[in-house]
Amino acid sequence: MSKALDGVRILDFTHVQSGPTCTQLLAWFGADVIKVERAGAGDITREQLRDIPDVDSLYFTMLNHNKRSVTIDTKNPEGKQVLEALIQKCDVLVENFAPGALDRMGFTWERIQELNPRMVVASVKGFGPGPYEDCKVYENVAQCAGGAASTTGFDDGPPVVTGAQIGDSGTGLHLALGIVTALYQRTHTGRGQRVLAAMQDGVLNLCRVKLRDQQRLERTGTMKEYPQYPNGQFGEAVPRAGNASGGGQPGWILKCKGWETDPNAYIYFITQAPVWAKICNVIGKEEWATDPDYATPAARLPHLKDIFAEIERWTMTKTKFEAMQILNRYDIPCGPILSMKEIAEEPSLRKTGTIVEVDHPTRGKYLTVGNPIKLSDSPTEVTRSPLLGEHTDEVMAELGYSPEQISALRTAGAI
Ligand code: CAO
Repeated sequence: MSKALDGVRILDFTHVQSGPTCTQLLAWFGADVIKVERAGAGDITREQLRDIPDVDSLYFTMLNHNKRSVTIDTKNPEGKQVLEALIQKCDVLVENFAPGALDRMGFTWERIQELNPRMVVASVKGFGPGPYEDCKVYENVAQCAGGAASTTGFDDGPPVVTGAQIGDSGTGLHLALGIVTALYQRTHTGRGQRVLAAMQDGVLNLCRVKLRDQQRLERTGTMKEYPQYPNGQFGEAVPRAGNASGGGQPGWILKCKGWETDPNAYIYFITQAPVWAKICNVIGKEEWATDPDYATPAARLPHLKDIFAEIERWTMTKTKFEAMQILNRYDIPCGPILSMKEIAEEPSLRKTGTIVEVDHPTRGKYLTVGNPIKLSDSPTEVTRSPLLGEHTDEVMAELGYSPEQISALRTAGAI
């Protein structure tokens, strides 16, 4: 079966996480992704957090599936010529070097345009133009600068970063959308363009509801669905809201049976207004369905703490899965807190290809997260990440280099 991005060639100059997430997605959609790495060393993550000596790390293998790897010294004049040939042959160049690195290599936007005016040049940077544009940035810096950390955690504690890699993988997703959009525009204009996804912008985009709340707070001085209401104090900026729901339906994380020993025996419970009467029935507080202090969403807001305490008395008598089963029977929105162990072992995620077992020549079998975006006409087949420089000869031959020329370039240290 054909793939959505069949025929699209990507010159992948990415490393670490943000850029590789993007190009991995494009590879899963069928693009030919040629990852250019530094000869001898490669993407720094090949060696990071290794669990098996001398074997590519899970960090690397889980972010670089379905790609080909070539090693080129981009600072060697002959290596540069090989890169020029690749630029002429590819549709997209993706990079997430520190600001200015691509220019310092000699590949300015103008030079790339000369070589290939149809090329889309896509970059992840920590910040967009402004006071921080020259900074190097990693995940948690972006979470802090994009508004996630100041709005995550509990009111009486410090800012907290989240385990979801919204700065890296989140920005990679944004960039992938920018790239396919630019490729679509190119079908009308014939021209490439630059695509920039700044990590601060990507995180802020995902924190959109907190900027909504900032303006609500400035207008009204309070936010009644936040745990600070009615007894706590609101300051000038959106406070950390603990586990409160980000939307208009109050929710909280509640203990379930076994919480004393199992750190994940919890459930997220949403007191959705349309099913309030059913919630009252399930937890044995039928009178709350008609009590004027509890019957309407507005009346409940000052009592949310007590309401969740009462619901928790019920959830603590059930495991998270038992509670989930009962609540779903009544369409009461809830979600078990799943550990990574439970997720890794979940058969339905294996069935859909969201969790995939992959075989690797030096590592053996390992689990990875497959393509979370399912296209009905472009199925994803996850194949292992490349070894360092595994495809250098193959790609060089496709560029028209003879075996003798390849050998000479290798001797010169260009590849
Ligand atoms: N051959 C020769 N040199 C190469 C090369 C190759 N194949 N590939 C890269 N290099 C060189 C670059 O030219 C650059 O050299 P100069 O600094 O002399 O111009 C150098 O390697 C390293 O680039 P870098 O500065 O990007 O790498 P770093 O490890 O110091 O910084 C990071 C890493 C991630 C902080 C930085 O790349 C960055 O800020 N990127 C943008 C934001 C981003 O994507 N962050 C997410 C990272 S994931 O958490």
